[in-house]
Amino acid sequence: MATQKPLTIALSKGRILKETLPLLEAAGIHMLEDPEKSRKLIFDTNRPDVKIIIIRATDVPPYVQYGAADLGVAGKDVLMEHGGAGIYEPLDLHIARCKLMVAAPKDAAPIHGRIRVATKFVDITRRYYASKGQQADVIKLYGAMELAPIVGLADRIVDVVDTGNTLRANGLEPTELIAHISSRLVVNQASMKTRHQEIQQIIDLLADAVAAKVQGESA
Ligand code: PRT
Ligand code: MG
Repeated sequence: MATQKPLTIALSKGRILKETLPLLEAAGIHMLEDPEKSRKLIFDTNRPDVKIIIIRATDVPPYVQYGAADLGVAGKDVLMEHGGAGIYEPLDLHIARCKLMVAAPKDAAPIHGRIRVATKFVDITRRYYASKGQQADVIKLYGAMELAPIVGLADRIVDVVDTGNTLRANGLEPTELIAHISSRLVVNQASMKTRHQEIQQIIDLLADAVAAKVQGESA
């Protein structure tokens, strides 16, 4: 049999990496060096048949969709915005939990007519306001959304919220919940067929690790 190329798992630095590594460890996959301390983008693991690539969180869905990575971990927010084409989402990892919310300046009056909303989640935001039947002009930003209402760029923002401290520090408050968010294991749909056994084994081991962790947290 021809030697297959290694299975590639796409992760992103920061909270996803930090919370995914212990789950991978429990599944028997260890990184050989600390990616937070390296400029490399491709990393070996203890398993010669498994490599890990480190990319931007929003780049995980396209890498997995087009098969450049067989597996990946991405926030549900990022997956909702991507749309999910070419991707299976077999497992909720219950990590990097937060909420996708609309936020407004504290004590702002409700807006009934056309509203201006700044966000990096343009598609989610368009769909959300369309579902409410409210006209919205959606302005795409790449960061520091909280600034937009302060300087008059937008009436509202849509962003992920954890503690809410960032909103509060900028005179904003969350007003509407769009979705509860956690990170998901994602799999390229073609890989899931062609390398089913290898991938299913990793999914099963991760599912056990997640179940053990969730049980530990609720105990
Ligand atoms: O940072 P970068 O631009 O590279 O990409 P990213 O922001 O998409 O990546 P990262 O690592 O920051 O987030 C990855 C995923 O973690 C997101 O897609 C979410 O699914 C999830 N997650 C969980 C969060 C948070 N919690 C969170 N709090 N992502 C971002 N935040 C932000 C929040 O918007 C605020 O600006 O962190 C800041 C602190 O939040 P508060 O509410 O605790 O103040
Ligand atoms: Mg970030």
